[in-house]
Amino acid sequence: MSAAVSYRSGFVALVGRPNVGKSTLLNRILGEKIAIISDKPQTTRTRILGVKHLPGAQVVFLDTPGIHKPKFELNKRMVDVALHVLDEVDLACFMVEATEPPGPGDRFVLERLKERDVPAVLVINKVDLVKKLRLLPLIDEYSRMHRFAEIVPVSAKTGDGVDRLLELALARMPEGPSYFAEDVVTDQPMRVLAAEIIREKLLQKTRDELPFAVAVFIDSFKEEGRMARISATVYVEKDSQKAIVIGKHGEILKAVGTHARIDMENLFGMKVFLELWVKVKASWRQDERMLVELGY
Ligand SMILES: Nc1nc2c(ncn2[C@@H]2O[C@H](COP(=O)(O)OP(=O)(O)OP(=O)(O)O)[C@@H](O)[C@H]2O)c(=O)[nH]1
Ligand SMILES: [Mg+2]
Repeated sequence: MSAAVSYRSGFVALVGRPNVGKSTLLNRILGEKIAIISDKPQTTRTRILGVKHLPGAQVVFLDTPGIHKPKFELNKRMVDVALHVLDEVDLACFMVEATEPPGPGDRFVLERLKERDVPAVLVINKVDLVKKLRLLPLIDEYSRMHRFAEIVPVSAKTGDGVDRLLELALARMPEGPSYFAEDVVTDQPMRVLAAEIIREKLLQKTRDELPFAVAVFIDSFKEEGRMARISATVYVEKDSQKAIVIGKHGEILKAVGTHARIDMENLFGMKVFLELWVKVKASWRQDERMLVELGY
């Protein structure tokens, strides 16, 4: 006779206003880069699933777009995705920054959490940027705003506190099945990962309104043995933006292509040939059909 061994599994949401470090934390927890990161807000546009495999357990993290006041159909969808994720998790990690007191954006997210009765851990990120002493008043202020299950200061950048967060999350996972096979880290297909890598490089090399106006579509992705031939189109909304993305003598687009290719080769473990095109599609952020096509 063998005793039943219980397996734990569950879903954890990473939510917060834009730019607090949700995607950086996801990558840190997984030890793998599956979510793109930038210093601009509204980087993440979809739900990004990441599976943390542990002995006798599986914690499925759902990284979400930063919650903000939506001005375009794209942004409305992004916020809807984040709020919907809150309805399907066992635990929510409400992420804020240690560098600032709670602002209207943080309060707005917290209100959405309060409307649901999902247990929430307050994750105070970017502690590498502040003195320890500055955390105490912050913890005090946040604990008066909500009855958090736990409060965990972390640095997604250095990894400080991340193991403790993972332990706390694991302790709150119910008994459940193994949802994903041992070797699965994310449910994003390779073409989605490829498009996201290209978008990350575009965000890194451009600024102002451009990051918000950029979308990437993979026109073709052909695997030939240990090699992939990828052709992608970068969509922008205006001719002036197209000129910025291409750059003088095409140097911006060339750099984007080179950096994206290197990241893809590392992630996919194969040689990559990447071809990039730029097209203007006015108001794609408001175009329902385009949004669906782009996977938003
Ligand atoms: N110093 C410091 N910077 C961090 C830390 N975590 C994230 N960052 C930086 O904060 C910025 C935003 O990080 P992201 O992970 O893209 O933030 P996000 O919350 O996913 O943002 P959205 O997807 O736009 O909602 C990037 O420049 C990161 O490098 C941290 O612990 N310390
Ligand atoms: Mg993000």
